[in-house]
Amino acid sequence: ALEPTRDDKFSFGLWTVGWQAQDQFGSPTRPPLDTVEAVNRLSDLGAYGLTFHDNDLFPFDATATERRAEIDRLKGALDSTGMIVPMVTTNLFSHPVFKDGGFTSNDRGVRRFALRKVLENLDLAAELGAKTFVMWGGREGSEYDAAKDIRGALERYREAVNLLGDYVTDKGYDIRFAIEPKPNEPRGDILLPTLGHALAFIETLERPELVGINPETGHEQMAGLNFTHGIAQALYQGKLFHIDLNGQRSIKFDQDLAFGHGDLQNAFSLVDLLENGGPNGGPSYTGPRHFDYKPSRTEDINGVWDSAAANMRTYLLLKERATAFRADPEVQAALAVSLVEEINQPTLNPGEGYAELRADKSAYEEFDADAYFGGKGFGFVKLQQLFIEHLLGAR
Ligand code: GLT
Ligand code: MN
Ligand code: MN
Ligand code: MN
Repeated sequence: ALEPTRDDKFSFGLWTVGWQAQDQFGSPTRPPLDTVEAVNRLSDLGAYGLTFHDNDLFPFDATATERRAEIDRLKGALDSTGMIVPMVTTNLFSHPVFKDGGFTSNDRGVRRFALRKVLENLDLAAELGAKTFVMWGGREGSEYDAAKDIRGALERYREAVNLLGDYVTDKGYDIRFAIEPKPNEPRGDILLPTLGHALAFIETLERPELVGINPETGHEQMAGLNFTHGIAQALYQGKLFHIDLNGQRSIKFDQDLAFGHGDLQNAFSLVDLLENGGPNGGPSYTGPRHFDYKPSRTEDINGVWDSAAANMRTYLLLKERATAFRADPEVQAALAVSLVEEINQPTLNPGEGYAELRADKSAYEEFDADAYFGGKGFGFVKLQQLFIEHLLGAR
C-alpha cells in the first residue's frame, strides 16, 4: 500500500520536477528537463497526472508551429504511458509585461492581453481533457498601498473570471476554475491572499458554481493559518476543486518543500481529513492529490526523482497511519471522552426556535455554569498524544 498506483491520483506540475533551481540569489543548478522525460519518469514512479502552465510546455514567444509540436510531443507521451492532464494553468507572472499583474494590471492593454492568453490556453486545456483550470494570481497585487486601487482591481478580477465563465459555458467545455490564494511573494501583497478571501470573492461572481479554490499548504501556512482547518472549510462550502500539497515551516518565504517536510502534524491531520473525513468515514475529497513543490536547489536530477517519490510515499505513509489512528479502540474512547462527535448534534431541538429555547429553564435559569463541568476536563491532550503516537508509528 506504500507503492503509489494510478488509483491514488497523484499528480505533479511540470514546473516542479522541471524547476532548474534558479532563485533570487543564484542561477540554475540543474539542466532543463524534457517534457517527455518528465511524463515517463513520473509515470514510472506511480503518478497518474501531469499539470502545466502554457509556458512550461512551450516558450512565451513560440510560433503556432512550435507550440503545436510541443503539444503533440506531450500527447504522445501521455498516450504511451496512460498518464492524464487533470489540470492546466496559465503563466501570467513570468514575462516582464506582467510586472504589475495580468487580470489586474493598472494597464488596460496588459489586461486585454492576459485575457486573450488565458482564452487560448482554455482551448488547450479542453483539448487535453483537463477538468480544472487553476488561476494563481502571483503578480496580482502591489508593493505600495497608493499604487493600487484594490476595489478597482477586485472588480477587474471579477470581470476577468466572469468572461472566462462565459467562454467555457458557451464552448460547452467541461472545465471548472480554481483560484489559488497566496499572501505575498512575488508581490509584496497579493490579492485574494488566503482561501477565505477567495471564497468570499467567488460569491460575487456571475457563475459562482463554476469557480472553487486550489489552496496550497505552504501558502496558507505562510500566513500563519491552519491548512487543515482551511481545507475543511473549503470542503464544507463545496469549493475544494483542487489542492496543492507541499511543505512549509512557519511564517517565512515560500519554501515549497516536499509534502510532510514542513509541518508534519498538520500534514497528518490533512491526510486524515482527505481520506477519512467523508460522510461515512471515507474520502472527503476525490480529486487529484497534486504536489506543487520545488526539489531543493542542492539536488541533482536523482534528488529530483527522490523528492517526487518522497511526496507520494509520505502521503501514503500518513494515510496508513491515519487508518490505524481511526481504528484504534483507545482513540475511539478518547474521541468519545472529548465529545468530538457531539459537535454534529444540532444545538437546538427539532422544531425549536428562540421562543422554545427561552422557555427551557434548564438551558439558562437552572444552568449552573460554575458547577457544570464539576472540574472535569475535555481530555484533548490525551487524544493529541494518541495522534502523535500514531504519527510516530508507536502504536
Ligand atoms: C508557481 C506558484 C505555484 C502555483 C503555480 C500555478 S505557479 O510555481 O508558486 O504555487 O501553483 O500557477
Ligand atoms: Mn508555493
Ligand atoms: Mn511556488
Ligand atoms: Mn501552488
